[in-house]
Amino acid sequence: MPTEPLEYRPATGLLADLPLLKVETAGPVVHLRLNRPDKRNAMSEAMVRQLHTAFVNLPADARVVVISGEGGHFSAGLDLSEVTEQSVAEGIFHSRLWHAAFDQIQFGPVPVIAVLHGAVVGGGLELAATAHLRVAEASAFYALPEGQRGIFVGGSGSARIPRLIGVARMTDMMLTGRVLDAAEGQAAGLTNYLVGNGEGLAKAFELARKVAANAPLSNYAVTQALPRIAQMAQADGLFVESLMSAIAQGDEAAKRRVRDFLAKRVGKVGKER
Ligand code: 1HE
Repeated sequence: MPTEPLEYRPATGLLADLPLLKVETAGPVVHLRLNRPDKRNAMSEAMVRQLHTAFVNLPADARVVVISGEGGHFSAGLDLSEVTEQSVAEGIFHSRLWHAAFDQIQFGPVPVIAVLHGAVVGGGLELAATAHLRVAEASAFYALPEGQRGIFVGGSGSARIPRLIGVARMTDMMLTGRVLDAAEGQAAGLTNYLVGNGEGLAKAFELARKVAANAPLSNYAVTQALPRIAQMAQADGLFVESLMSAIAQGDEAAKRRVRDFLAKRVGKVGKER
């Protein structure tokens, strides 16, 4: 795997035309930043729509997305200035818009790595939970202030966050306003990696290159089949596992990789070249 730094360039086409996001690409890696730092990357409806647009229009050669926040925080969650006058029906449609965008992130074609720093709260934590890997910087803190604001999660948090940290921890965060710091989030299973301040992007790019070096279909099986199988009854899950593994194994990329190992053209586990 090449180790020279990748050169990130502004995205072109549709991805360049999303003012609340800043999108750059470097070969197979797409770096997408929430770009509303003055409002702590609070997610307005426009930003949620732009996230959806970005994730349905990833370049054909994209193999992994890194998502991060511009400024001092990952995201302050829902833009509260937009919800005060919402009717019940508008509230439902608004929440469903978040679901559509966030489903596109979790169930899109490529793995997504989130880099978390500063506030990762409310809808920001819901967004973080859509990613397949999470890297936290020491400054990250996690909260679900919906309870204190008189609302409930609406951006898929009730479905995704308990799968990471359990219903009990999420209940505590919502009922009491408990804030988890970066170390607590890591211990709770919210994040996969915890690094120093300012080191999150470098770590995510390092991981992104490893992810991008895998066979795309194998990555797809991990991000799409694995979480579904984990929710199935064991007998059903094992059947799907057999299908998925045969599909992945039948792909030319898998055959080539196995031949390369047997011919000693690639490194051993833990000693990749
Ligand atoms: C906002 C928002 C926002 C900041 N909506 N405008 N989320 C929350 O309840 C979190 C609310 N925000 C905060 O607690 C703090 O802003 C932070 C801890 C994230 C950051 O503090 P700080 O001191 O760095 O920034 P600040 O001075 O509080 O905010 C800077 C500006 O951003 C300020 O606006 P300005 O015009 O006075 O400069 C803030 O009003 C604005 N701002 N957060 C709108 N969230 C799909 S359902 C999801 C449900 C939820 O996400 S509920 C949780 C909402």
